[in-house]
Amino acid sequence: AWKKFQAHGFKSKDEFEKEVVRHVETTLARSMFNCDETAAYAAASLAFRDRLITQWNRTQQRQTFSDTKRVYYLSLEFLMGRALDNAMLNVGLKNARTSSSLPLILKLTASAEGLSELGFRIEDIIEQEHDAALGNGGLGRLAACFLDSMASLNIPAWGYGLRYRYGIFKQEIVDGYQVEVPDYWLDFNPWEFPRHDIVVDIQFYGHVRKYQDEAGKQVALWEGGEIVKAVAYDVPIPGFDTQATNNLRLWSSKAASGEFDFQKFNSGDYESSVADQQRAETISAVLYPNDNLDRGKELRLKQQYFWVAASLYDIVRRFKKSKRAWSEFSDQVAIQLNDTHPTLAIVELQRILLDQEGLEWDEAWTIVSKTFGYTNHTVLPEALEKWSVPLFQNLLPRHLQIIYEINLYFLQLVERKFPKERDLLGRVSIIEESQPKMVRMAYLAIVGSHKVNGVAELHSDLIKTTIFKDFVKIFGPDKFTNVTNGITPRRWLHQANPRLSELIASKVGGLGFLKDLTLLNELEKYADDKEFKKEWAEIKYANKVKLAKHIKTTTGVTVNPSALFDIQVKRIHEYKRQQMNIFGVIHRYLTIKSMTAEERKKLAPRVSIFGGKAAPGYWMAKTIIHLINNVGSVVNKDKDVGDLLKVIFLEDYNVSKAEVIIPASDISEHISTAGTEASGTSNMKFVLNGGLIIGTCDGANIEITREIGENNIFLFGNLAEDVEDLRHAHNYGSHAMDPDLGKVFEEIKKGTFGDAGAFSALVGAIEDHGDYYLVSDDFHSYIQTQALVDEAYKDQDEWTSKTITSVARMGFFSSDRCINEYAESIWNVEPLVPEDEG
Ligand code: 26Q
Repeated sequence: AWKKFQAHGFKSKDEFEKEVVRHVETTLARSMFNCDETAAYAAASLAFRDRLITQWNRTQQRQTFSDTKRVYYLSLEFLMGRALDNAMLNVGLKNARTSSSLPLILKLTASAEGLSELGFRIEDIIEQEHDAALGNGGLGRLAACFLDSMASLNIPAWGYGLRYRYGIFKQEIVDGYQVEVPDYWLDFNPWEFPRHDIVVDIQFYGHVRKYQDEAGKQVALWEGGEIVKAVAYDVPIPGFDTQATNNLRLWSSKAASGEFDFQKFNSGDYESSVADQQRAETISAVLYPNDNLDRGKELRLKQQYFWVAASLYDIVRRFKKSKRAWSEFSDQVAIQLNDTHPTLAIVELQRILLDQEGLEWDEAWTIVSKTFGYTNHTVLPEALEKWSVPLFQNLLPRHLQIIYEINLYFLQLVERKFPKERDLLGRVSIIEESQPKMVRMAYLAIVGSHKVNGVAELHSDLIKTTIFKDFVKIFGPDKFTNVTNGITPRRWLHQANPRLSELIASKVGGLGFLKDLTLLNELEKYADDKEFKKEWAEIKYANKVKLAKHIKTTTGVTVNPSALFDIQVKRIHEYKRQQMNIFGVIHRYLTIKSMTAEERKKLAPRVSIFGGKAAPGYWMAKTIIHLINNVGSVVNKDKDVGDLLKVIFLEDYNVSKAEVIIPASDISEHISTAGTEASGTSNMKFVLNGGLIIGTCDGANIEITREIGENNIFLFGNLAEDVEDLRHAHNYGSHAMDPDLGKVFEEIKKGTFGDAGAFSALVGAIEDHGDYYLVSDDFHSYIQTQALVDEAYKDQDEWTSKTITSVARMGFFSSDRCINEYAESIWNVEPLVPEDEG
């Protein structure tokens, strides 16, 4: 493998080290005498960046000359995490590391004579990097995995997003409460390249003037309002084991004048002189921290249009350079909408073709609807985007007109097809006839796309039979499809769990499985191999020791690495049911307390680990965090309990922490109310790292079960098809509280975990307000299944076999498989292999 990387990586470690020294001394203008880890990180990144740029320029040139179809992935979130480790792997160097656990030492020798060598552990240098956290959770991380796969598969693709100055907030836990701290991450970012020459004017507000031109054609002119500038920043995306390096273009907002108004400034109006500048810069200032929740804030709509308009201008400009006919647009361009957030792109392209390029409506609309694909990521009603018509009218008057027209033609089509169904028109109208009227973005996205997909089988079925049912009838079933999510094995196995990756490589014929994950199949024959199992278990143990250290330094709590590590890390949301998990922990605590010393000896020690951010305005989610922390402080110091149970809340869960946490799990929890989690992707990461999962029949859990086998997963709870009836039973009085859960509630009400009043809403939502997420319905089954987990864990040998078998069967969940499906069935694009690699 090393040979292959020589061509475009570094010829030797020595050469790399020389480059690092050069960057310390020249680019950073620092003496090697005071080169610390921060400087070493900066210099190492710059050294790799140099190599990246070469590949990147070559790839982009080749894509331009070859004139093939490109994919544009529009996402308001790209949750990239750290870049250096990934660049080292993909550009080549880290592959030189064949013999496992030896840390790679970076030896730096100053070019000046007489300086002794400085040694840095590569691991320590990697840790200096600040995560690029431009996303909330699953949707943003999926976009990042997709970029990795598209580059690795040589698919000509660009990502388009916003360059937020502040990513997702940093979470601190103070007295058990979540506190949000701004995440300013741009102090030193060697991975982005400002393109001050690529600037697009973006218009807001104003009015539309309609008139007839000389030829008698109706023309619409969008005039007045204000202009904000969009400046491009490019981030290279290297592929694994290929020189192909794609581009992620992020837009940053700037005042049209560039600077503040000196006229105003000189006349003493200091405040308003900078106000315009600040207002413009506010657009790309901060990522909205809501996950699966829509709140119709004007600034969010401004962000969406700003980003969509800049991206489309860029895409159209590139197409026009090719001098092709407009009818060939969709042969050159595929645009994928990551949820409804970029849906305005549909309207914007129609506007460009109509108002600026002079195409007729039908001709333009044919092009538009052939270009777009829409991915839905949720069925939760509170997450479905809607915008008030008055807000739209004010901010984007011309777009609202076009939306009305799209809707008119669409409803005419529906009426022709189903003349007798009067209710249907109101149900499917893009405009909701409420007070005020609302634009339904998902409906607009469906009408303007040629394909709509869900992200796991159950989810794709659900959208067809529930929220988009009418649209299946109107457009036919072929417009709706499924592409089950995947994850990149490069980051989520090789980088996060290098020892496991190397052990696997030693059995499946090298690192090829990182490109074709189905090669993991070969592992199955080692599921009963004594020697192999021993090494496998040792690696898991080492990963747990590492996490235990992290727990010790961040929380002060000592946990036993031999205990069963039970992990739930994801955004905090009632539908994901962290509350059920912590109620289960309380139940376990009460059980332990009621036992004799003899009985306790038979118990399997457990560490319950939680992590995740609550949206700052989501009060119930914050209450769940508070309860977890309070339970932890009671349980962790209870002498009766000792090692049998520890409860940990890990602060500030993010991508780089996930890379430490996930490889250390024995069991992880994916316990959403059936039918609510579209897919989930951490479930895949955990299994791929040799952990088992406890979960509901929801999202991708179902397909994971199908692949790895029922014996290797702990499924429990009600099915999606029963949810409606169960909710009905709650609301119409035919429901009895689960007695075990009742006891847990009694304990909370006694004040065992602090002021009971703090948790009354959390308990009340279940006891008195309909238990919308069916915690009481699933609690018994959950507790019973956790008991099965305890039993199974006692047989370590069998447990290890299960994890090996599971990993061997996880090939399907690579994001490479997933991207190949998009490429074939939605984008109709083909790989473009770099010259010297064909
Ligand atoms: C919408 C409007 C206004 C402000 C914010 C939002 C918003 C932001 C983020 C709405 C939704 C999101 C994120 C959704 C998300 O992460 N969904 C997850 O997507 C994953 C990838 O497909 C799935 O695996 C998860 O099941 C799904 O919850």
